[in-house]
Amino acid sequence: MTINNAKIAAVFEEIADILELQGANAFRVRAYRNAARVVRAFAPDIAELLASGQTLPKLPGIGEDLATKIAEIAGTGQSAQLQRLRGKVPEGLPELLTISGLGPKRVARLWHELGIQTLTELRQAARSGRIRTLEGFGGRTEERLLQAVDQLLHTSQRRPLGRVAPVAEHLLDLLREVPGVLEAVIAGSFRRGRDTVGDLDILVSARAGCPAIPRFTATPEVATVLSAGTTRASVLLHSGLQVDLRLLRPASWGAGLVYLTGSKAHTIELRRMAQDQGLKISEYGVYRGRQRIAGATEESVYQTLDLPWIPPELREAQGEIAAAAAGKLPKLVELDDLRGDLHAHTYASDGQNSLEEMAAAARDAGLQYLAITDRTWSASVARGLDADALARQIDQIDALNAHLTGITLLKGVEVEILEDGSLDLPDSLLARLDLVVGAVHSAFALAKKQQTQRLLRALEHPHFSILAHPGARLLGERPPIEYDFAAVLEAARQRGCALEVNAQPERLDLDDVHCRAARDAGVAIAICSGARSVDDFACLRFGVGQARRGWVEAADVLNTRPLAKLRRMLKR
Ligand code: DGT
Ligand code: CA
Ligand code: CA
Repeated sequence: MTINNAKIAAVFEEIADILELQGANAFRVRAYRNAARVVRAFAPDIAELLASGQTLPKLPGIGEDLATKIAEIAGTGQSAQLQRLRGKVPEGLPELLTISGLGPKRVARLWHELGIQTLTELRQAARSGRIRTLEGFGGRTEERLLQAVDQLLHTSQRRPLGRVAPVAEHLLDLLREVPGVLEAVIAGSFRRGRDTVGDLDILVSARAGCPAIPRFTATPEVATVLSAGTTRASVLLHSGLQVDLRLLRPASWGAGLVYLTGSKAHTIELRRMAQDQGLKISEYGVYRGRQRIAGATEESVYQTLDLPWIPPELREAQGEIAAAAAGKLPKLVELDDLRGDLHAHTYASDGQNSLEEMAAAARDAGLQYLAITDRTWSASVARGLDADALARQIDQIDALNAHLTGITLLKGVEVEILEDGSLDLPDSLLARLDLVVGAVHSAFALAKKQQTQRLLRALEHPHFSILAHPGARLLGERPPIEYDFAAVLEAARQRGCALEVNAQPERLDLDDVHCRAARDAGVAIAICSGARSVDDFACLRFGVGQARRGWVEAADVLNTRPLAKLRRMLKR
């Protein structure tokens, strides 16, 4: 059982909350809040201390009664008192306390006077104007509550990583400006590069007295402060995105980063390893008995377990710890390894820029080659290319390449894979291209068998090079199509075709799991922007992130090859 001091403190906080909701004596409530604070600030792990037969030292404001309760929670993970108290208030009520401006007294009144027990009931009451009828609440308060509840209920939604990255990085920049802030990093699923994030977890290493929390909660991006204390705060941004902020001392920075980067499954595995070696890992450090032996850097934490540092993208308890222990971690692909991009659009179809503009932007992004792959006219694209227009574009690209410097354009197309698996351009034209990217943009609901046949037939086409966004999913909008991935993988391997990781924030398709399968099968992966404008090359990093989560190395990626090598591979 792992009962750390933070968990013991959380039990006391909850007891205090419920007592206050019940209208208990203020002195009693304060005693529990104080106990929570003292326990949280106490450095040695209490459960471990007691388990080893030592006694709890005298702590400020903790009498015999509270000490007994601490021992109970540390020993059993439970509190009989809390169980009893929970039975006395409606289950959803404590959640109302997470709304700023709603303390226990007000929540108790909403409950007793309007019968409100849950967030949805609070929303209902606010919408129908019943809150303002309570003395001391008023119309402005009602409006503010409604907004806060709407945002809170909205936060259960996961958002594409690439959509939250700009605001996340802006918040980091703000925090780095605050005096006393030594480092600021976004941990959690964001740092692990998951395709979507539930919330943001920002970690700040700061000197004592650093005003990071008040500065953070006062930034204009923040709509609602859910909670704010001396070492942590939770807010909702105007978009409804929740951001949790944690302040750490430099000595705990690495341990906190490991803990809050997660994944939970990864850190639980680490903790188990530590236990086997007689060590204890917490978010504050690695301890042997009461002595802290590591924690200032992530490397130091892993090193106590004889492990090398593990890249965050791998921390999903998918074999990375065993690989690290065996010295067999992959050398993951990096953004800088990409020498080109093999999927981009111009205003000849659904893009917003010209050939020249796209070429210049790709060169500015550090790329040496860019494949122009406009969409074809039979797609649901207003200005798609027909055979004549593509023939003209081929000539344009040849002419342009003659005087472009620092970048080479490749001639391509993003051809439709029709419902029967045929492509919507004549072979004679496809033969003139450097590469053919094919994709599904229609008939998403085909039965699995038919969908698989469709993709297999497309891959058999003699000129087919890259299957773009194979799952055709759009995050938050459309689930992936159903198809037999293993069969498609095998066909791609036999035909020498590549599978794309499309880096658009809503796509990230192939996803991480499929990337790993492709890598294991020896099928080349193309990490592409699918750019529709000059700004879109910036999203390549998210595609690289998915590939890294799939254990992909530079050698597994088609567009890490120099141009001459790439051309040979495309010829096959
Ligand atoms: P998300 O926000 O749903 O996209 O996913 P995460 O991984 O960011 O999860 P979140 O925000 O709930 O927590 C951030 C990190 O904190 C998580 O990756 C690991 C750590 N963490 C949170 N709760 C626990 C816990 O109960 N046990 C352990 N070992 N770690 C936890
Ligand atoms: Ca998170
Ligand atoms: Ca969080």
